Amino acid sequence: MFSFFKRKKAAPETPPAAEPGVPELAAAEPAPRAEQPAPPPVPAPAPAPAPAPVALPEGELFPETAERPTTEAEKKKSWMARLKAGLSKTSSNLSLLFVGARIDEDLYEELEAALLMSDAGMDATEYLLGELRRKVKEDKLLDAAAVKAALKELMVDMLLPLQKPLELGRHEPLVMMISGVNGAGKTTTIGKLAKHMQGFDQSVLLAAGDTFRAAAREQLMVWGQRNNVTVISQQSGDPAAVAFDAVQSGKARGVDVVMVDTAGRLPTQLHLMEELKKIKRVIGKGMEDAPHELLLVIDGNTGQNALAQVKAFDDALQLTGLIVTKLDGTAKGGVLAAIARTRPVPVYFIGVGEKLEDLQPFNAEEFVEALLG
Ligand SMILES: Nc1nc2c(ncn2[C@@H]2O[C@H](COP(=O)(O)OP(=O)(O)OP(=O)(O)O)[C@@H](O)[C@H]2O)c(=O)[nH]1
Ligand SMILES: [Mg+2]
Repeated sequence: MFSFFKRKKAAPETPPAAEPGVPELAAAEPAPRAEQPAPPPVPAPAPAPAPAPVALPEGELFPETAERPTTEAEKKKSWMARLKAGLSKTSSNLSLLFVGARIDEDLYEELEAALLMSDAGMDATEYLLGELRRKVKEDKLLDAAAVKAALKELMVDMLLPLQKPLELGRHEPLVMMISGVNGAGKTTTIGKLAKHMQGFDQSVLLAAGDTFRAAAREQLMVWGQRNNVTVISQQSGDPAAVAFDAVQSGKARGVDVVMVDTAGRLPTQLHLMEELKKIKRVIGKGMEDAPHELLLVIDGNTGQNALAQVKAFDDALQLTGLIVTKLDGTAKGGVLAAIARTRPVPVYFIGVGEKLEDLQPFNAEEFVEALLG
């Protein structure tokens, strides 16, 4: 068993033969240059060795040409920058409060308003304010910077229960079912996750369980072809049957991970929620204890409605994890506090864009740093 975030295995001395169709990642280090002989006096100097292949960022998902960070440190920095930019609305609201502020009722009132505006919801807001008042009194905090630091600490403590790595290798295959409302980012996220997992030497099989729209099937098929991932799909019909087939096929082929995409649906569409339960049940018939992960993808811009989605999908499916996408738009981020207080389903990943590296494991400290840094 190993964590999703365990570092990729060190590359073997001799690279293994590439699987057919698998895009080979170029070596990260340029090949050592051969000693250049002294240039002969008359003829032109020997041509320089061919340039070493340029290192591709791990797992290109979309063939874009924009400059990408390459080292781990650069990647982390760039991720934090994008997360901060995504949450800038809330972070500037919160940070401004503390600039030269006096610790008085006005500050608490403004903080209350800012937290509510960030989608944290009443419960989380009241909890944070109550705890902050207590801390300020107990620790005799007198200046705004210290109060801000105390708030940061409280927020991290509040969000830490949501931080949990998605562990791979617990089952053969690990079966994951992905659900959510229309357009939340399910299919894109599946593509990103599959690519990340391949980077962890996991073989992946996808089930095109969104049988409502032909375009949805195509979206996954095209992606699968490009990345050498098998996609199980049916022309029409029952998403549960597609999911069942995928699990059977996954077992027969000995793949590591099966991800089942599903069509978007609103919690109020009760027949569609029943259909989700059926998909889950039928997957269980294909493999005992499966699906092992029931993930809900949430659009980070949906504000407090995200909480209603978590409750409804959790009631229907008993979720094991969340993925919050689109924290790069008008998202305010506070909804994670609301989730932590009312329905603390682990947040495995958060997304700040459409590129592969825009999906990263949720880290409470990073998130709070982006909000209040
Ligand atoms: N800005 C931004 N866009 C995203 C992110 N994740 C996904 N998207 C975009 O959101 C749109 C919808 O994504 P899909 O993956 O098709 O969403 P879905 O949940 O599968 O949609 P349905 O199958 O129609 O329910 C696409 O244009 C994605 O590129 C993100 O983190 N940030
Ligand atoms: Mg989709």
